[in-house]
Amino acid sequence: LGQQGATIWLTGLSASGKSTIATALEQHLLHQHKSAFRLDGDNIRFGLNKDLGFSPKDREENIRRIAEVSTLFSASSSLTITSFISPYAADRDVARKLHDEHKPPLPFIEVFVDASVEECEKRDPKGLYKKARAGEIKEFTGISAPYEAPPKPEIHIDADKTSVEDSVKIITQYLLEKGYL
Ligand code: GGZ
Repeated sequence: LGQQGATIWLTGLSASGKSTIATALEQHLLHQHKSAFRLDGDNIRFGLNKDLGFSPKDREENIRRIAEVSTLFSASSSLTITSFISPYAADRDVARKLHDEHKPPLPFIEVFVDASVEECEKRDPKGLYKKARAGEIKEFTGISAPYEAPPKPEIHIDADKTSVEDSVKIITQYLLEKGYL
């Protein structure tokens, strides 16, 4: 009866296209009259997590809180779309575990938005890569801080070659196959 919640966890570099895909996916789901909600830097890092920066410890806490919030949304039957770099495999695993151990368990769909540093740096929509190269931003993911690629994501998008539209199709196809739509 009704809709089942799930968390669609996008992970990838800055400028990989996570937010664009997340926004397009949310729009698509809302048009299908599904309850969808997006968590991103704009509504989390400037609010709930405004005390956090980009050290490994702060990123860990950032992801932990986002994981907690996404289980709440998913438990309330929303299709919850998160778009954060989430560079550490261990932190993403904490998020997954929280969903797995929830009663009842909540689906956790890890989507690797796999764009190369070269491509992201070419796009550089906010000039952050340029600043990172110049040393004006420290610990910048992909330049001076690590990004640990997911070894076994539910969905792997080759973001250098895949359009936003096709990325949305790949994700919605997966949701359909699993019975979440
Ligand atoms: C990475 C940074 C940094 C550093 C500021 N490293 O492209 P954006 O601008 O809009 O997305 C990036 C965002 C990353 O925040 P997240 O919460 O997704 O990161 S994490 O999951 O690692 O906690 C970027 C901006 O913040 N930004 N400084 N040093 N990205």
